[in-house]
Amino acid sequence: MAKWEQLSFQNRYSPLIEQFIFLHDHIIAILTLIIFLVTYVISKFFLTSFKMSTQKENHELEVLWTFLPGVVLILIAFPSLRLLYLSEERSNNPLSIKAIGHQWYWSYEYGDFKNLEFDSFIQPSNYAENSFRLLDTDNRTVLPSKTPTQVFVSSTDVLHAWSVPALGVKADATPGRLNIISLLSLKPGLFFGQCSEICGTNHSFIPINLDVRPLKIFKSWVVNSLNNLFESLYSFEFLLRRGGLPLKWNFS
Ligand SMILES: [Cu+2]
Repeated sequence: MAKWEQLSFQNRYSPLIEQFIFLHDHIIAILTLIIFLVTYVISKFFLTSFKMSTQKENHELEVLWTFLPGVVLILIAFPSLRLLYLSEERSNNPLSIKAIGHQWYWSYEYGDFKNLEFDSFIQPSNYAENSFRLLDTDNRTVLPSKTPTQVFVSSTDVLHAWSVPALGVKADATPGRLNIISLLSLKPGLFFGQCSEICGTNHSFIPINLDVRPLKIFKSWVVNSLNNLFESLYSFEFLLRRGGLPLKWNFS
């Protein structure tokens, strides 16, 4: 998670974000070289009292300064394209969840476990002393660590964006469209993200909170949640949310 006055990236927890940061460092190294070279050439002009101003043409120099930027662009383009394809990797995802954006909360559906779905609202900052202000949610999205997970991202109203910077994932939530991303966390932990698309007045108040746990604990969480859900299946709030009684209870 981001810390106060942090200028650099968040700690990396997935192979993908490691690759993103490598690419960032690679590009920064090239940029630094270019800046130093250009500064050197400009200062050379000034220090040599513009002796070169009489120079009319130099074919070798022209070939060099056309060719060299091309090589630099190739050095950036290839790793960048490789990473683009890596981030779209879709194979071997044993688990899928659906993240749906609303004004203003996220709801999650675990399609692999029947009926496991919940809404995730921001936690009021005065609610608990140990909660993370403006980043914590009432229901955390629990996922297993070391398990590639496919996330289907969509929205019911306006454009939102589901992002978790520590894992290097971000996808637009567009009404009527499913965007797919793969995420993988190598370690258990709490990861925070925020909606990354200006979506309305409460845009800043729909955090994303991933609670990544070891597979065993994740399994017991699923079993517990399903049990709780079953107990509250026909509770009043549930019926209100579903818009009526189940068919067999409808006596009219
Ligand atoms: Cu949003």
